[in-house]
Amino acid sequence: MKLYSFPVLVLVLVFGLVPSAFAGEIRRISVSDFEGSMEKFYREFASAPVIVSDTFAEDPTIQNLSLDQVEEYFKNNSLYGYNRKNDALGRIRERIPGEVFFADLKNGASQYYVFDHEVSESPFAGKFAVPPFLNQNWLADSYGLNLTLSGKGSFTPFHEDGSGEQAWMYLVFGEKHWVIYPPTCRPLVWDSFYKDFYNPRTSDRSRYPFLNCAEAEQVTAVAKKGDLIFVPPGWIHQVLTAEDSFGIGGNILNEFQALASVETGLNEKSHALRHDFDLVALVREKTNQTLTEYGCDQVNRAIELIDAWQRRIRNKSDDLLPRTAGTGS
Ligand SMILES: O=C(O)CCC(=O)C(=O)O
Ligand SMILES: [Fe+2]
Repeated sequence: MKLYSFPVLVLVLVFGLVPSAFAGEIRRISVSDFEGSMEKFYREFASAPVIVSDTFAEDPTIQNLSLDQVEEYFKNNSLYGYNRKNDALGRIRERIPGEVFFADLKNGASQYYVFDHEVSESPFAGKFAVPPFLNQNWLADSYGLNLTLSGKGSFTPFHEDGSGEQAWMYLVFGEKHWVIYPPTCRPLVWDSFYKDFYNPRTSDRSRYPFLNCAEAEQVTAVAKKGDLIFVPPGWIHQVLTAEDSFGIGGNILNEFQALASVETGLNEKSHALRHDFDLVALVREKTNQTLTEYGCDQVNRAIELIDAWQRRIRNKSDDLLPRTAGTGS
């Protein structure tokens, strides 16, 4: 048997092994890469998941916060979130007394997951702010800035954030392992019969026969203290909390990703995925407002897509209507 010569071996390693080992890593950038500019961030870096590594580097309150201090803040307060025992995907919200949350956390197999707890309604009100490059948000009144607090072992199965929202999360401390599929892989990781995303812990793989193709496209990251992860609309993500973690984050809709949001939101409507509010009406409203040139193009393309989708879906439902005898139609 002929062995590979050294140059061939080098080529095989460089073009075969090395790219596949790195192709799936989520890109890391720093605020200086986009000079802190919101438009530059969205234009150049935000069309795929990205980690921004120095968002609150200058903020001592955030940099020095420990789990004990967080406990101190909350021990006589309530937290809001989900009980994993009731629903892994977190649709049933409950009030969790701080002392109950932290006692459970120390047990090692925490069942609570604090999420969507408004910072303004917490002891951290006024202490954290949305980073300036993520501060254009059509949803800001209801979803400005949230706390997230989850114990080691907490697991959020694959899902996409509802209604075409962008998501971001800054880890004050802890460690989270993200696995993310691009929106183009949605049909490969979605069981349209049971309306379920693939869950490696519970799903029967045979219900997702093209999973291998999706897995070839997946991107991953280990987010640690100081990392801000940004997930664009429609990217399907799974998160394992590997260390007790505390962070802040939010969901965003804005002009910069209006097209991707609408693509995702309309897809949800087609597939009975969770859809929180009338995204179409919201985007239509924005055509009357002042937008950047880039945002205006996004919104116009989003409206074109909405119009095309509504026309075609209407035709489809007409096709499906039973023909009524005697109407001549
Ligand atoms: O931290 C987690 O477990 C889930 C986070 C998530 O899904 C999100 O930020 O959208
Ligand atoms: Fe999410």
